[in-house]
Amino acid sequence: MDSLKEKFLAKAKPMAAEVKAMIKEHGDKKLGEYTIAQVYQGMKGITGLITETSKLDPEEGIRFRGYSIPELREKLPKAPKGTEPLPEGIFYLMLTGELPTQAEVLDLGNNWARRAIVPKHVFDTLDKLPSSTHPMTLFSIAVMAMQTESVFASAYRKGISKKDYWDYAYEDSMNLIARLPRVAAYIYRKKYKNNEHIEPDPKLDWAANLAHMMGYEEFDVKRLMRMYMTIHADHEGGNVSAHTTHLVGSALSDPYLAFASGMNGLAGPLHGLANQEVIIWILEMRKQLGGGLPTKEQIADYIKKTLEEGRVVPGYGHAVLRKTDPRFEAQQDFYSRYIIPNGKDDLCEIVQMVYEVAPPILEGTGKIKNPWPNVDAHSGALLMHFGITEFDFYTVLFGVSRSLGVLASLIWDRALGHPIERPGSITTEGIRKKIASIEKAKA
Ligand code: HAX
Repeated sequence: MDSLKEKFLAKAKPMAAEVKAMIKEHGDKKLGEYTIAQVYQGMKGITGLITETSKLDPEEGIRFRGYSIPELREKLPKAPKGTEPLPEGIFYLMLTGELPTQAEVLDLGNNWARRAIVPKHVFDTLDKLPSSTHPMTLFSIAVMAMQTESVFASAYRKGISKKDYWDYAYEDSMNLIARLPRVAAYIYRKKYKNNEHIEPDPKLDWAANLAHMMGYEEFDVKRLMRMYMTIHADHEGGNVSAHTTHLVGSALSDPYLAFASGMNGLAGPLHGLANQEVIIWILEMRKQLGGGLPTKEQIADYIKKTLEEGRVVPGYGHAVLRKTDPRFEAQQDFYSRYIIPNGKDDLCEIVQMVYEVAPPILEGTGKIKNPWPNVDAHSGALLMHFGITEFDFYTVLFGVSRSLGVLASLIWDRALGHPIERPGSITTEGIRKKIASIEKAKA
């Protein structure tokens, strides 16, 4: 048993017993009530999920096992001469609840490097698809093609005890995470770099290896990739990609099937695809205005036009957050620390100008609950700065990072014995009757 698995088991075993006892003794205590509006409007604000890895506070933003993003950027182990955390560390933290040491992070990186071989048929499958296929579709299909490797599925078929589910989920999740950078880079090189592929370098950390296999050797790109992979890793359990992975996994679909489903959700423009949409929106604005840096007045007019056309302003708003996303702020900080000293970047400057102009306009509509930027408002501009201009690919990078959170959660789901998820539903006729009976009781 590898050391991380041993550590996980030491945490999970007593917690599974505690949860069982808690349900038995306190299971009938109430957590809250919900309204008809919440049922019609995406169940927002209804606490209906257990997620151990992170917690989102509307006013403060995300905390991973209690640590904010600025704290993690300071406390998590870094690569030699690096300034940004190694994403291996955030996975370790999410899985065990403990900040890892440098040695533990190195050990985990080596563990993933040993698991990183992607079966040939995955590449063959990708090669058979039309070149016009969106990178997120390719990514999801590649994960599905890798499902042949699922130790969970093959063990389940042979017959395994419920108490061992977590072990197979752990193995699948670790293998999947280890292989995703290779898969993502293959998609990138196939689609945009003449199908000329770059072999992994086992000496590099997980995020730096992804940059290397995509064809970017500069230290700053590796630094960006480490931060990007850390800040996108998790956003508690209710977002579409996390919730979908959890839901599909609850049917004991193996981690490959569950994660691919989550990625299909991430590929939606109101979720992860927003990072590509932001860049398309900014480039279109620049084109319409004849290029160069727009004025704030021009940006304001363009935002109003977007709203008048009944479209959303991508990168703004959030279902839970009610302030500027700390993941956006981490990227602003990256821009000021590592890019501005070498010269300002036009796109990053536009991102900043939109930030100054958009919130009052969005607030002025009177209906948008959160007028502030989310993570996707900034990420594309940083990637563009370093020459990664193929914006259709951006959500794949988000997906590679998101694997860390949703798969750590999936291992916990199996360790705690969470059952199949099956909320109830109601018809509109049922709601009409409910309203009538409440009104009658009041009269
Ligand atoms: N631009 C225009 N209208 C917006 C808006 C925006 N950025 N954000 C919300 N609205 C609108 C909604 O479409 C809704 O309109 P209707 O009443 O006409 O249906 C109204 O304002 C109320 O919505 P809300 O309650 O404030 O927001 P929701 O919780 O329903 O939706 C979204 C949250 C993130 C989907 C939404 O803010 C949005 O569409 N933003 C733009 C897309 C985006 O940036 N998505 C990425 C979110 C972060 C993420 O998941 N990253 O992966």
